[in-house]
Amino acid sequence: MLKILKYVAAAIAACVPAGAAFAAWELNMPVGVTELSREIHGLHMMVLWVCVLIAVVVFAVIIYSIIAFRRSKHPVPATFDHSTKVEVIWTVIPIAILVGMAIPAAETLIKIEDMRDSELTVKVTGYQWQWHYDYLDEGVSFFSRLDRDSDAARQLNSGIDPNTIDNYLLEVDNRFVVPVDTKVRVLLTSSDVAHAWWVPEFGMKKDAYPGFVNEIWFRADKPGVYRGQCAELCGYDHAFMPVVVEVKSKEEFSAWLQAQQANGTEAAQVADSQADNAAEAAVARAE
Ligand SMILES: [Cu+2]
Repeated sequence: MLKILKYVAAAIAACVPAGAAFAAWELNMPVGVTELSREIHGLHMMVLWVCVLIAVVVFAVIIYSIIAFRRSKHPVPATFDHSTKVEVIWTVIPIAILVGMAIPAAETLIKIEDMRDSELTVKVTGYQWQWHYDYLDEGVSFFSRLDRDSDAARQLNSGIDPNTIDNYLLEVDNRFVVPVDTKVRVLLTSSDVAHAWWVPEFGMKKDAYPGFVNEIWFRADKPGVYRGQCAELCGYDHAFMPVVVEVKSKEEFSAWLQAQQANGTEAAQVADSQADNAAEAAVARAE
């Protein structure tokens, strides 16, 4: 027995990579940067621990039964075959567990569907293979597609090492820019086939269908750049239509928006770096 344990311990030790490599990969879903993503993560962890607890209890009973009622100790098996009391217990406990998990889950689901009091509405349309962002009340719209460097490197026999490209396949030419601490309502649709708009750090993913409008919302509480992807197989370039959301401070966002509006739709198509520079210049002027 001790020998087996030693082998198991050695096998586990062999599977655990060195510290740095281990820190680099993440097994769990991200906590995210929105109130919804944190709630979803909390539910996920709560359910996980409930499952762990159930597994521990069930396996403990099984292992105890195997050891305590083995044939050498109990050569003559018991003959009972029914217990109403046990039947009631093992029906009521799982129901209580399910209801206990369903109540907070339903609360979060209702919040996810609550589009009231949104402060910014953006229509997002999926195309084969890019996204179109339309700020409905601000008159700003632009296409967002895989950045040129990634696109060049991904071509067959391009001779470009993808490792030399920053955020390979996860960068776009025009980022979806939103203000921090603002309830952003996203209307999702498609112009051709089914796509899905997904940003893991927002805990949000929803399908974009032609002829339908789906809704999601998020309120990011930390400025930064958050990356996602199309999550619905939409054709041969499905892997090449990333989502990049840039959360800016409210001042930076309105400067960015003004620059976009001043330059018109045409200019909205320019590279994000240019838009950034314009926004920074506007902020500098304002100060
Ligand atoms: Cu797609």
